[in-house]
Amino acid sequence: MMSQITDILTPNIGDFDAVEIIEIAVQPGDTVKPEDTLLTLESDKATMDIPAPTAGTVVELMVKVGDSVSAGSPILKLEQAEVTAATPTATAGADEAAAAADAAVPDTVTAPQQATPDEPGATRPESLVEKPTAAVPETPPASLPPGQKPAPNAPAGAQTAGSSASAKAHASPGVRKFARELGVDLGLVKGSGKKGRILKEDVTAFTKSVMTSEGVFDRPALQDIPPVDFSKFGPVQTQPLARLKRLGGQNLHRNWVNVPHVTQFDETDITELEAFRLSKKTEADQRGVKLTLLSFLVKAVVVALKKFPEFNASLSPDGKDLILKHYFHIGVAVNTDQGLLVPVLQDANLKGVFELAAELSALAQQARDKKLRPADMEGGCFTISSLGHIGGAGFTPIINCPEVAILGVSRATLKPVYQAGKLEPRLILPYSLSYDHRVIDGVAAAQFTRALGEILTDIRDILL
Ligand code: CAO
Repeated sequence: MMSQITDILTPNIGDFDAVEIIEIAVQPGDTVKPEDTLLTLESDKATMDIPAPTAGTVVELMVKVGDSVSAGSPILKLEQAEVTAATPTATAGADEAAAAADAAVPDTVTAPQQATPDEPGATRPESLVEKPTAAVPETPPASLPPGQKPAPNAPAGAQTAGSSASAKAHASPGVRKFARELGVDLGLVKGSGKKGRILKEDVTAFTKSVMTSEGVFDRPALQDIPPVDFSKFGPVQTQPLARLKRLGGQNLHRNWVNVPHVTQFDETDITELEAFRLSKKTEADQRGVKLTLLSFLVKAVVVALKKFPEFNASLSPDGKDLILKHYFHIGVAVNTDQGLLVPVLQDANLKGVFELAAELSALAQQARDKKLRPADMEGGCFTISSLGHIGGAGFTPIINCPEVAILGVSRATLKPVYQAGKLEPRLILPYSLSYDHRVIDGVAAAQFTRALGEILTDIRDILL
């Protein structure tokens, strides 16, 4: 038996003329067995697979997706041992027909002869059964709604409805059409029919498993904000954002979108703390240190973090574990004319308030002079953002991921507080805690802010 290169022609496809090729299952170099699907045609009434008439190697494609073919049109060149006819498979428009065909009719009918005009006397089996099909979308739909991603356990390519694995899959045209409508790649579906043939139920089961898999709906679609031509409404000027602001903005946006934020507001009496701070100011000045409330806040936060270890933690990237940290590096947001920077006070638990105040002033100055090194901003466990020197009653800071909580500090003001039967002027500090609700429950957040308030009210707790 000698091999020869033969043109494989479009077989008899019933009354149809100029039928569109919607899928090509093979490419040059592919070896095919008899009955392997070469390509799929689709008319306005039916879809039909054109199977390989015999085994061989595809040498050259003579058509492409979108071309139209009629009976006798060349499809491809096949290097083969025997020359036989390509025969279209039974077409099933209705799914039931496809399932029935699955049980009763072989997927492809081997054509004994008449694929090439040079074999006179060959007979052509009348194997094409036309059944009406529902209208088929012109382009295969995406497998998942916009913005959704396939389940993590779905193989790569699960969103593609027309891969070559799909085209090679053993399925009737009706099942292929059904899969196309759902955007299912048949190459990923395990067939439960005879000889692994894919049935409609297999496509349904596959779709169900993907859609119910963990991760499919974990991200809603994020729509762009529609652009507005402001100049239509009045004079405008465009000014580029500082680079730091642009990059910082991307991080803030990422953190805001990725983390379910909740903010707990609280306030506490810091009258005694402020008196203590003022009593230490002369000593601080002598040491050349600016002793502000912030250094005390850092110390108080460390005490609270020790009491509530899940606040000094990060989620593992897969979200399954909590990584508890046994060190206490506290970030402090510093405003600069270029944007926000967050230098980190390393090992704040091991440092005194004077030392922290000195380090904080130095880091804030370096931030404003653009002299911070990347290492100065690494390793933070928890961030404090203080707007207390400016004012405001409260704000919702954005978590500095992968940390799980951030403290926002507003301006302390004197307020009348009812104490021991009379109104007393007390210095009240408002503050807020934004936390990652995947890690921290509301009760824990309220307990944390309360504990922090108590520490600040009675600073002696820092010693304990
Ligand atoms: N209530 C009342 N007064 C406060 C206060 C508070 N919560 N916090 C600070 N103050 C006072 C200080 O005690 C100081 O008073 P004196 O001069 O009388 O001692 C004054 O306000 C100025 O403080 P400061 O700003 O020099 O020092 P600080 O330690 O409080 O803050 C720093 C340092 C670098 C954190 C701050 O200057 C800064 O940049 N904050 C910006 C933070 C920010 O932008 N956060 C982002 C918010 S969300 O985008």
